[in-house]
Amino acid sequence: MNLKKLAADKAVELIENGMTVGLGTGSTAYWAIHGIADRMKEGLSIRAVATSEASDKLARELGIPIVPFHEVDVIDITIDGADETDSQMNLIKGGGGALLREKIVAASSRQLIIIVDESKVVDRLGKFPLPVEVVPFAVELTLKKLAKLGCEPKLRLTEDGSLFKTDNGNYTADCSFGSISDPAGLHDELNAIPGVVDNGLFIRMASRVIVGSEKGISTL
Ligand code: DER
Repeated sequence: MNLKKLAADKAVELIENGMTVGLGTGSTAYWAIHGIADRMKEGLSIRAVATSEASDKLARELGIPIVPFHEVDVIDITIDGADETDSQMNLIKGGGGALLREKIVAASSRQLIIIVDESKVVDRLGKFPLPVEVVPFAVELTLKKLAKLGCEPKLRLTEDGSLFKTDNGNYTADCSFGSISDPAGLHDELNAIPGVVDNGLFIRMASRVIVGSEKGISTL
């Protein structure tokens, strides 16, 4: 059973006619974008904004109308994945390299619906290396400051070994902090470092987390 699709299909049911929808990024959000396109074939009328070039391209290929941000006052619902979620619905995101655009869109969304398979639900965040978006200028100095917070930051590489660049032209440092006891505190410490654009901790942003498991669907 495709647990990611199971969660995505449940989330797509929440979309109503006339909504402005935020399209997430990653392999779970992929199924939500397909689900929206399927519902549009049955008459659903929506407009969308995307959280990455990849999701923008997929949406356009499927005929989902993407609108420019100057036409958007508020986003009614955003559906997105996560790399980890704890029981408080605090998230680690950024595994797909899209955390900055995702957080900008999430912060302007009435509802942020997170869709995951059961493997993403953890007691405490941090097993997944925390992605941090950093500017290229003097990146070595920024990495040193990240390390001082208690991690071993590694710049993400592409398959051919070159430095991965986000859609915004920045680098992603994957930072293994181990178990994170104070996600909100760490979020603020990270974003206080000059050179850090944002990080993958999404604190108290999710409205709902829909979990797909072999036993069916559950909601945090
Ligand atoms: O990059 C991201 O934030 C993605 O949403 C990621 O967190 C989840 O990706 P997945 O659905 O492919 O596991």
